[in-house]
Amino acid sequence: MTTATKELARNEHIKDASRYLRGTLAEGLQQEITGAIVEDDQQLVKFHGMYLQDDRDLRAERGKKKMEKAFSFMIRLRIPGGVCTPQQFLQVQHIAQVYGNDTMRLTTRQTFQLHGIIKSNLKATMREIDDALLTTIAACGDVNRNVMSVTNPLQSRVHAQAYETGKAISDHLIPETTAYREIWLDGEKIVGSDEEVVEPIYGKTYLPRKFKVVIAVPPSNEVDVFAHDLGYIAILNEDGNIEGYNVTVGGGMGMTHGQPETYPRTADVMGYCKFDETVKIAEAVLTVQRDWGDRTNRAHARLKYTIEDRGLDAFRAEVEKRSGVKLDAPKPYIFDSMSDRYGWTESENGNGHLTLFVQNGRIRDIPGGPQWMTGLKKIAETLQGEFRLTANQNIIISNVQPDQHWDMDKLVAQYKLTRDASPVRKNSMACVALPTCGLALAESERYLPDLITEIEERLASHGLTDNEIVIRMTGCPNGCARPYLAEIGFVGKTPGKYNMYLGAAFDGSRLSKLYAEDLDHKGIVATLDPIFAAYKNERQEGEHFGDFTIRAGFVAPTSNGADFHVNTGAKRTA
Ligand code: SRM
Ligand code: SF4
Repeated sequence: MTTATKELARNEHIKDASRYLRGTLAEGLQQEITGAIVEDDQQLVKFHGMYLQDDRDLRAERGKKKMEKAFSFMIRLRIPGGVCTPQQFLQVQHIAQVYGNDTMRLTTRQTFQLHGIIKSNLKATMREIDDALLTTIAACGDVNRNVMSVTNPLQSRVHAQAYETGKAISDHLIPETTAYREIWLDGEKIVGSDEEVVEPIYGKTYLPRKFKVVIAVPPSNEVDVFAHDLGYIAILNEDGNIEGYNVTVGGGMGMTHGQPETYPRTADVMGYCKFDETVKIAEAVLTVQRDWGDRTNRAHARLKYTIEDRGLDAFRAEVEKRSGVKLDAPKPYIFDSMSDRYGWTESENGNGHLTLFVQNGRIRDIPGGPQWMTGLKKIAETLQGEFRLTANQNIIISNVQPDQHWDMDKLVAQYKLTRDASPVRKNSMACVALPTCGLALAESERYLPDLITEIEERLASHGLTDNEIVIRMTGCPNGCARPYLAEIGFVGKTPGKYNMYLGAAFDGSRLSKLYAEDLDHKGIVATLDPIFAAYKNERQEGEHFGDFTIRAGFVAPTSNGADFHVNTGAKRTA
């Protein structure tokens, strides 16, 4: 069977029949007999920014008692570039405390997630989100998601220009269906016929799969530009303004264990466009993927596979045709790191920005430790600037006027909020995983901090404490914390067991490769220890850990994704 004659994936039929994302959501919300919603609506509700989940810690016990799973919803906000006002922060926090599980989760894509919201509280929650002038539309689903943008507050002018680009793309690609207002905010029902152009960009069946956009400003690659379907790398002119962007396409992380036809991929640099051509390019890239993407197999539906199947040249030609923009050759750029800049920085406008380290992005009050909920509340109540959420799951208290620095420092100290951590910890990230994520095969957020403590000890024993090594963990191979771009990546296989990946570049430009499988805690430490010893003894001056593991023969380099699973023999065992 050719792709054209293959059966469409089930989700395609659900979208098609949904009347622009309505399905039976409004009716399902009324049903008090269950905390869940019907299966088709579970797919549609994602486009509205939420997921039906259940507490997996309670599954077995409730199953034994023949009780329904402990259902609740995760809500993800859409916050382009991760910029929100203190008032918005307070409102989201209020929702987390009243309707959620009393924590807020900073995600790897610069937004908030709230967990544990039960069905009967959904509408009140959505109303409060709307009151805060925030939205959750298209935070999930087969659409353009939250657009990420560099947070680097040092270059405030350039940052503002990058943010402007991201916001314009985000606004342009937002779904136009009125289903969101109708269902959640009791907006007036607008009766539309199939012929009516409700979604001029997406059409009735939206995209084959999720679509992610990012704006980066070199030398910082804190936003992991190569992990995205579509990326823009800012190129500055002599006056220090953004003149245009190198456009990247076809990045993505998700794969499935044991299925080599699925793989993470770093994006290709497709060409260069001018500052005012970015929205046109975004629309063209999105619509080519809308029309060329594989709607028969969701595991092969991301743009990265479209580019692999059709070739970059054919894709570029079609984008140029649709956008009317002739892309120039890419311009030179250099990235030096994926890290956030912790502590205070001062920008050109004289304002200060304080980046705090939030372990794995979880905002909560920890007994005897950082009081994130309380501390950030107090800060939000006095702050005259704004908050910026980073792609490394951290928060920046931003645009603080000079006379407010002292107040912020005082509150940060009073509530034990962390400005810093060991080099290895502050370069670490873990996805949510258990107990909320339905796809988790192993722990991640709840396990990585302890593993890092042990890794810190091992590094110290080799005199490597000051080395920055990027470590990321996910509870399954979907790659939500972008583990294949970490110098050491752990990916959950079964409870307590992880595959370990090595060899990614410190600047986020090269993927890693599988080094060891099915490691438990002891196995991880025992496998890493001799590699750390070799790194200490054999590394060259300034050599990063990921580069070293390739040069020393522990793993072969990966070029862009198609060779991710190919190990050309380099496998030194320490
Ligand atoms: Fe993700 C699915 C959490 C960033 C790739 N991701 C999920 C779900 C919704 C599980 C599900 O489908 O039932 C997770 C909810 C867990 C929970 O309980 O909260 C989830 N993803 C997250 C977050 C919260 C991880 C975090 O700890 O921060 C991130 C939210 C980002 C946001 O604000 O929008 C998150 N997810 C990512 C990223 C990173 C990125 O985009 O830079 C990726 C890899 C990049 C990519 O898309 O290729 C990512 N998530 C996935 C995938 C695999 C997609 C694929 O192409 O194969 C899935 C599963 C799916 O879509 O079928 C997934
Ligand atoms: Fe869940 Fe897997 Fe994403 Fe982690 S990587 S949040 S386990 S889907």
